[in-house]
Amino acid sequence: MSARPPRVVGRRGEIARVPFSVVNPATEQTIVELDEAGVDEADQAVARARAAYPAWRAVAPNDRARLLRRLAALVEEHGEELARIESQNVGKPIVGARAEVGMAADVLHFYAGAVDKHHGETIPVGGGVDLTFREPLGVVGLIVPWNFPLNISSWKLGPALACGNTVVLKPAELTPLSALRLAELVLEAGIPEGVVNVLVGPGRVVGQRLVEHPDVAKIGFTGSTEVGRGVMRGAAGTIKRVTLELGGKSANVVFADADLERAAAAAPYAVFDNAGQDCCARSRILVERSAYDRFAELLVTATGALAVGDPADDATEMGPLISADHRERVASFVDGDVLFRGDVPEGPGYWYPCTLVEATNDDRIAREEVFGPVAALIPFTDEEDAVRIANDTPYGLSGSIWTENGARALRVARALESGVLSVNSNSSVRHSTPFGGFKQSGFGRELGLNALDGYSEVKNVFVAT
Ligand code: TXE
Repeated sequence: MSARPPRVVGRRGEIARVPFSVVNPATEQTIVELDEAGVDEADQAVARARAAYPAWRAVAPNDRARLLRRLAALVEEHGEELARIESQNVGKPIVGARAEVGMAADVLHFYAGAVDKHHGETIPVGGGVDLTFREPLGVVGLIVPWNFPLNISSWKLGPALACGNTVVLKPAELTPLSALRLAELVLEAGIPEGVVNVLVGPGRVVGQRLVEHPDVAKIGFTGSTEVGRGVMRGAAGTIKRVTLELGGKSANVVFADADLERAAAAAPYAVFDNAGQDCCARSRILVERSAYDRFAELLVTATGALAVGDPADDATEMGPLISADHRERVASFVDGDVLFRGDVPEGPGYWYPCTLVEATNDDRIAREEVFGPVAALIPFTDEEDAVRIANDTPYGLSGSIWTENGARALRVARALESGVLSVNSNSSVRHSTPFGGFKQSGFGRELGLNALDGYSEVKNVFVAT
């Protein structure tokens, strides 16, 4: 079946009358021009999702699972195409983009399989029978950032659809292309019209409208902590449910008893992956003082070996930043003791070099999310000091612990105020394991079976017998 046009709400909005360009950050060339949606279009998208809701929630679980499986299969089948779209629109290396598309397919397969495994229970009570049901919420608004557009869309779409909700998906203005293609595949999979609606427009206009709209039951948001605060405030008017996945300033804690070679070889990928535009970036590298000099030397060598260049090239490991404005913001963080600054390609593209800065945890570079290829190296004296520094941040999203001492690894993992940790690894996300933050990195969990709790409501029914 050929793809019908996506339900893109793209008619020119009242507020933004100028079509906007979607740009390739590696070339600064326009890929396509789109019209921005405004408040009216947001309302239309919500109305369509609302109209589609009764029929979608009534679809038998088997059939809903089958439709999600078909969508997952289509994402796999169109994997190379989606990876190229994502690579061009975000400027991310094609190899990484392929892996992200693979993960999006895994996520959709996982939630297809979860449709009939997330259910209520019977609770022993006197005088009758007590039952709980997992009910869908209704229309949910999914607001997605520009760093992992397709991946993060799938993390929200999978559980939302599996639970029987209909959705309005709002990609970031800079990176709407993979969501638009996904919307076509949704239809091709046989998921009915109106179940998934993609809304391309400015966050402060259409995103805000979704947040305040009385017919939207929940917002699943990933983005900056600052906008996340506004989402929480905006959602208060209608007591909307919110899941917030926000910024991070995660620590990569390297003890002197770690395999230093392995830790140093991995550390650049923990912070320069996706050009550092990753909420899980371990952008504070904490190193035990007795191993500091040796580790710094190894880290500089490993960072210098990163292949920075054309995202379309299979050998490339780091591409440009998302935009010129963002590059300016990233650059504003770098002063002080620069230990290493890499090279970038000449010519067009929003390039910024891999940068290592020696810092203290009080420096701005260690306090705020840079969201670029800039890491702060910070020494610590012992385990207690490491935990103190790692936790001395308003954020709490991810982090790594490098040590050959298993008991210490567990002790430190329990002590860190962070939602997602890895030991002797950079790994943060898997389709089957919970992902989300402590403190100002947000709340609610994505991925794994936990995400289903965020897209359903528990109903309790007592039947007197
Ligand atoms: O995020 P925004 P931006 C951090 C990172 C980055 C900074 C800015 O530090 O440098 O945020 O990035 C929509 N109501 N992260 O500007 O603005 C917006 O259209 C409703 C961390 O991209 O938070 C987009 O779809 N929605 C992060 C989404 O929110 C609104 C990922 C995110 O945009 C809105 C990205 C509003 N008033 C950036 N205003 C992570 N945790 O991975 C904007 N949006």
